[in-house]
Amino acid sequence: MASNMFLYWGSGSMPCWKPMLVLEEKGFSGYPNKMISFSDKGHKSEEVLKLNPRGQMPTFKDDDVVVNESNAICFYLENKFPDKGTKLLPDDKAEFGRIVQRCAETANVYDNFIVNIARYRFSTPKEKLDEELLKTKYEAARKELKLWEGYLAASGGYVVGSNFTMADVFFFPYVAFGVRLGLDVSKYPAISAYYDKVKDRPSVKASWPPHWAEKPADTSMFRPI
Ligand SMILES: N[C@@H](CCC(=O)N[C@@H](CS)C(=O)NCC(=O)O)C(=O)O
Repeated sequence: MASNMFLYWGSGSMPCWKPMLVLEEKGFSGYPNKMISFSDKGHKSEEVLKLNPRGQMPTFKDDDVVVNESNAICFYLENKFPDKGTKLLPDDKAEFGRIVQRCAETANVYDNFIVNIARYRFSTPKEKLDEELLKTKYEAARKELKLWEGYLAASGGYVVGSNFTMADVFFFPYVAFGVRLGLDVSKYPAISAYYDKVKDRPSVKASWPPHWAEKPADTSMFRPI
């Protein structure tokens, strides 16, 4: 079944990691794929643009069905293979509601960590960084993390309940990204325990961004959070 699928992805991309986790959890390990190089502009190649006019990663096809946008790929795969591998969205309506609520909430994590801090810091020369502005960004990120700390402390070990679900697919990559860039999760005990457990999951290990293992990151980025 997996042989009709094809995923274009980039190493270290949070949007790419989500469908990669779903593919692993569903048991499609070894699915056809191509890792593109952002620095070589692989995401703007003709091969990609004909499937995804935005020229973004991830780009995915399954037979002649093209599904781009990371969240859409995750929901497509779960909908097509609900009973294969890990069931990431339950039949129970209330549980389903709780999970998709948390999935949608991860957009706030993306905004706080990636847009507001990482992009700002990557795109601004060190001497031009506005330290006062950064303090407000860090405070907002702390507030966001405290919410997730509360969710995890009150749940059964995963974002929603005691099983790995789509909410974890959406949330875990941001935690790992944070840790890589210096986030001290020991300040957030429930997130720390969660990180320690989920990082060893086979799906996570199989899809861990390859360049992370090769290249250390600047850990000053999220240290103040
Ligand atoms: N909304 C898209 C965002 C994808 C996205 O921004 N991908 C980045 C890599 S992390 C990318 O391809 N950036 C290159 C570009 O936008 O030109 C999704 O969730 O799939």
